[in-house]
Amino acid sequence: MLDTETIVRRFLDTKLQVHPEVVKYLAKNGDTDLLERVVSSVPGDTIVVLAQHVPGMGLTKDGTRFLTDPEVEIINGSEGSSRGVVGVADYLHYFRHRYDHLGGLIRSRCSAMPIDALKKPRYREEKCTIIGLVSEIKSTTKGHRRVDVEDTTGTVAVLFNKDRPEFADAETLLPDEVIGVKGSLSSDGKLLFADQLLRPDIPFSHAPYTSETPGKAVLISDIHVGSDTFLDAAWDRFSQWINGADVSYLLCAGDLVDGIGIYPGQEAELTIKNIYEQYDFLGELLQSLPSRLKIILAPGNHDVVRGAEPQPAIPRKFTGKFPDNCVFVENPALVSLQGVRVLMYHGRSIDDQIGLTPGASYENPSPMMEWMLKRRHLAPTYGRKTPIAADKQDHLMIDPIPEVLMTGHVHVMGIVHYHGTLAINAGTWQSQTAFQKQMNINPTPARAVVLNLQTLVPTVHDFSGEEMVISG
Ligand code: D5M
Ligand code: FE
Ligand code: ZN
Repeated sequence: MLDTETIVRRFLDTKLQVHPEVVKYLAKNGDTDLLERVVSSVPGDTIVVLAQHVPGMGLTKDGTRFLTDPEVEIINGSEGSSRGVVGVADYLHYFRHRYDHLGGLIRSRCSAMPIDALKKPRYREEKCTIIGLVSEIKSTTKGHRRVDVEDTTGTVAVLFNKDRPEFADAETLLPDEVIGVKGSLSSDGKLLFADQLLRPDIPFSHAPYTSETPGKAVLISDIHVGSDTFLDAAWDRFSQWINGADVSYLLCAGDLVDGIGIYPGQEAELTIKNIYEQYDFLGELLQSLPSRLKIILAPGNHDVVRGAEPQPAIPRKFTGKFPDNCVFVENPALVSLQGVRVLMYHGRSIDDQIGLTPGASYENPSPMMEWMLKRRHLAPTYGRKTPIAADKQDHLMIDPIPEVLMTGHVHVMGIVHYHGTLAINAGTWQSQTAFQKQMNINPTPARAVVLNLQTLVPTVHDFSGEEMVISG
């Protein structure tokens, strides 16, 4: 425990004023550790230390956690909130919104100059910092990376030297992500030799919210109802288990059904060949789960809605057979469960990340989720495998920082912690398809991840065998 005098003096020692509520909070809930963490993590230009600088404080007052419903609140991505793509895409506004917002997160940690200013002779061979969107990535003949970075004033070529430690980071760069670069300008002013790569990232001081009351959520993904590889026996075991389990929420991150016409020759692999009947069958499966469960369902690339992200929620004409305890959300969607915010994203951009990053593979989705969090973006790259609906606003940025990032799509389970945020890919309920065999993708099917909302500890329940297996 701390007394108020100690707290105030500690801040004054570091020339910081402190809001009385912060003093009260630290005196009541804090220890020296927390005090020191706050002191060391407030941004350099802070005058008064406020609730927002204290991990875990002000959690019901920041607007996103002020619950209208005591249990579930769809913060972003509720049914009907995404605009249709009408006419031409709005690239200009779209990338401008991304640059302003994510660039702003980096700007708070460094002082960057407009790229256009690098032309001035006085900056030659000087240290410079810039912030911009990655527009092109090339390997040089010597194996270094040459990256064009663009802001609203101009473009500059940045060189990441393969013999320097930040090269590993540079290898994960994706087109259209927002980065900052600290480096030295060449003698002709045309090339920036990178010393440091900055990403929007999650601050070290980030402390996730935990529910004050008990509650458990089950996270699953990629059910693929209608496919001949849908694991119905494993699903039945899951269904029986959940009927006796103390869980309140069930979340599925897309590919609810296998769909029709998704890939050439799919027809031959379908047991239900009509899209309405696929959803009806899923509706019936969900009817036999407890009605007290709140079920939150997002679409994926196999679902009936448009593929461009954000994807709209499953339309009502397909959901007639679903029980009333189902909520249909968009992809992505930010959902609050007792104040614990889960960002649901199907995960199609993982295909792009794997295709564009040396050494990345389908064996483990965890690094990809970690990179999404560092970039504060779910799908930065425009115009590859992930279709993106360029709107006036970028709905694929990660803000606010969720307690949990939940993905699917790759059909391989993965769990990773990154700066206080928990990232979970729950896998699938479909066994290996012919296509995946060809691609050498080895799924980990029939897993459900149980998330304790009070502790944020995940537990994996594996229904792939006759006996359920639980692991930490
Ligand atoms: O995706 C199931 C798996 O197949 C997942 O690991 C991604 C992979 N996949 C799907 N489509 C492609 C393409 N076009 N290229 C490479 N890998 C792919 P699902 O969405 O369930 O079909
Ligand atoms: Fe899938
Ligand atoms: Zn998918």
